[in-house]
Amino acid sequence: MSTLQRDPDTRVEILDEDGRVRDGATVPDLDDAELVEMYREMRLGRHFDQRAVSLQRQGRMGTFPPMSGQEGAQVGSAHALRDDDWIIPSYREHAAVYGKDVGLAETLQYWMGDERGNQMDGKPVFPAAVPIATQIPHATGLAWASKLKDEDRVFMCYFGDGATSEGDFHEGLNFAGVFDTPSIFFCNNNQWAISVPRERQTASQTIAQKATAYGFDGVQVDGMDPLAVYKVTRDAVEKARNPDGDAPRPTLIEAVQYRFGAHTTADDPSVYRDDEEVEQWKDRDPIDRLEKYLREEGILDDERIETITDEIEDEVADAIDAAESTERPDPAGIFQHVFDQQPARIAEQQAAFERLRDRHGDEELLE
Ligand SMILES: Cc1ncc(C[n+]2csc(CCOP(=O)(O)OP(=O)(O)O)c2C)c(N)n1
Ligand SMILES: [Mg+2]
Repeated sequence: MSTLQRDPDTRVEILDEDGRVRDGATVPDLDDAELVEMYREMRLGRHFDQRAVSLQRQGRMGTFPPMSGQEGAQVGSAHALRDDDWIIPSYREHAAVYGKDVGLAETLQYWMGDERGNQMDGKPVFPAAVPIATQIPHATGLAWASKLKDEDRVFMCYFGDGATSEGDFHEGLNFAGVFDTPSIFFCNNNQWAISVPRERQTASQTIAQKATAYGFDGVQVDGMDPLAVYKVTRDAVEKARNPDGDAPRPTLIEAVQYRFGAHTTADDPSVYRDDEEVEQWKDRDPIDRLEKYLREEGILDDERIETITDEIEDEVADAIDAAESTERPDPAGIFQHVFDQQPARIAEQQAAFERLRDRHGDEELLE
């Protein structure tokens, strides 16, 4: 837990590690129902993660990127958006996109290799982006187009610490600063880009400070404190939505946090990081902290927590049943959704595929 990364000027923290409100901090104005819903979604995210990893281990799913530890950043930020604001996610935002009505079953379907799980028709959310940082210029372009159309929507783009080394990060943020787009750039700094530590990603003291170079505000937040994340995102939403009629302004948020698990189920983090480091971060578990706070405030008790636990277990079990009982996709789907007009090279591959399909049949091909 390097203190080097701490930004003394902008860092926002509300709950301490025991879920107590820090001296001088103000809790954002959220009603009890919304606080409980945030807690429920974080618990749902954690449970979903555990079941998804276990499905992968049982051979029932392909590679999966777990997000345990990052629930506070995802849920706290997503709750600060309006229903028609957009989310442009990376590949790890399962809990954030849930807030945009992307069902857990669809998320599972996608990671089970079925592209139909990534179809976001009609929802203000982009499909998961696996290529690092490519979603950032897309998000800026969407926000710019929306501004030109005089809408008052906000475009929230999520990415990791590793993405900040890509040219796309620079291009997307630079353009947003010059053209005053209604953008929030939300960096989930989870300390690692697979096996590359944050210190090897940038020589900047913080990621938040990079915003200065683009001419807009950067703020660092305790990303494992959902209330602090909600607060900084609300402030950023206001600047982007701009109720006073001035130009919208983008914000870069650096949410300092940790992924408890592997980068994906194909990764073994024990070869590059110590258990001791993981344990230190687990002491700041966002779910425990919010739960302690809500118990202390009399908003949650054992009984309500038990009901929530039962409900989320059922919800995840139903999503797994739904994903596993969906009829298998047409294998020719791998040739769709990328090009509007298929290039000759891909057409040749599809023709070769169709010949194989005629010879062997779909079932044998999918095996
Ligand atoms: C353009 C591109 N280069 C490399 C990769 C391989 N890759 C997959 S994940 C990853 C690290 C990303 O780290 P970070 O941005 O911190 O996100 P995190 O996985 O920690 O959420 C890399 C290099 C990729 N997917 N896309
Ligand atoms: Mg990372």
